[in-house]
Amino acid sequence: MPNAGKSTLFNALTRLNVPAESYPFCTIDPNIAVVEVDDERVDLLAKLEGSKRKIKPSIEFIDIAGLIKGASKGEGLGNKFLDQIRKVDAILHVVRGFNNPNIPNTEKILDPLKDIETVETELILADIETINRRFEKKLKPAKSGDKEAIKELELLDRLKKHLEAGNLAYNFQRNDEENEIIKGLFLLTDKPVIYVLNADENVKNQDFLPYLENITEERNVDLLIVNAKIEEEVKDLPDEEKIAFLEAYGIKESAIQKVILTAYQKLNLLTFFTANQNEARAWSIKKGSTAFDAAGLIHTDMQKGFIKVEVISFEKLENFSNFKEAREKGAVEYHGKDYIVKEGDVLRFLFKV
Ligand SMILES: Nc1nc2c(ncn2[C@@H]2O[C@H](COP(=O)(O)OP(=O)(O)OP(=O)(O)O)[C@@H](O)[C@H]2O)c(=O)[nH]1
Ligand SMILES: [Mg+2]
Repeated sequence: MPNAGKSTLFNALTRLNVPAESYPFCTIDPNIAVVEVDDERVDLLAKLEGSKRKIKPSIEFIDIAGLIKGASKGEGLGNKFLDQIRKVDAILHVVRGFNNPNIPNTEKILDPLKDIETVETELILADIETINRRFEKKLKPAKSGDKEAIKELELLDRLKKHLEAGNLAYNFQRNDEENEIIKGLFLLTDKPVIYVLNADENVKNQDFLPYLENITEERNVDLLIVNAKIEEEVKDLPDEEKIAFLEAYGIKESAIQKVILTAYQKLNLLTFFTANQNEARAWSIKKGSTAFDAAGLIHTDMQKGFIKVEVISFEKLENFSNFKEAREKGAVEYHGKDYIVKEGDVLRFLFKV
């Protein structure tokens, strides 16, 4: 919703200073920034291997305009910016949880549940439109007996009913084949969502909190509670002062840490590493990926010419002076294409070109 604190949170996460003012629709064009994930394991690996460069994972954040009732029909800033949501991997849905009479709220009273419903309803309506358009396109081939089209219509019909009952597409049960079709629709509600309740310390006493926790579970969404304003105020402080300041407000973990951790979990990502004299690098990949997938992420040649992979966990490697020594002492394992990559693996691929 407008004035929920999206730009304030964006500034806190990215250490930028985009306008975050007390009038609704302060943001019109999206703000974009890439934030490096401060994974200290890369620093240590670079030290062990004497790497010239370090490459850490990064997350791109896009701060968009607020959305109000009727957005799917062009109200507010229309549905142009609904399209900006289509491109992302996950949605941080910022929900206003703070009271401040000086900052206009679209609704008269603070009601995070209603705000969530308003926003989600618009996204669901936009998705129903998308499904309707697809449905019409498939109608003709289905009528002339195209089996694929008939199957798709049946799927679209079930999906539409699911959405019409107020559910997110994300929670629609499907098999792999159906998933392919649904992915092709680029639905807005088929993405992982994290609610970020923007609230101060008093939130623990708010009546709405247990209800919010309930719908969070019901909708298969994650919930973070963040004080965007405080986080923005401390964003430029040196780390130690920042920690002390946040602690004074009872905040144990900064917003950026919470968001990164939750996003990795929600997106089902893990981190593996590669390191040589040129560069030490962290890579993000879906859990369950094989060494073959990992090789493909790095370079197609590496995947094509895959012979085997050397594997050691970061924790083990730390006990040696470098990868070579770990290998000489027999601590490095050798695996084939099907090896399932684990969090914190340091990988070295053997391949022919
Ligand atoms: N008291 C309080 N004020 C906040 C908090 N977060 C944001 N604000 C204020 O609320 C106003 C709106 O914040 P923005 O970050 O611009 O909100 P937005 O969601 O980006 O709004 P639009 O771009 O208009 O959709 C600003 O005046 C912020 O300083 C908070 O946690 N507590
Ligand atoms: Mg804004």
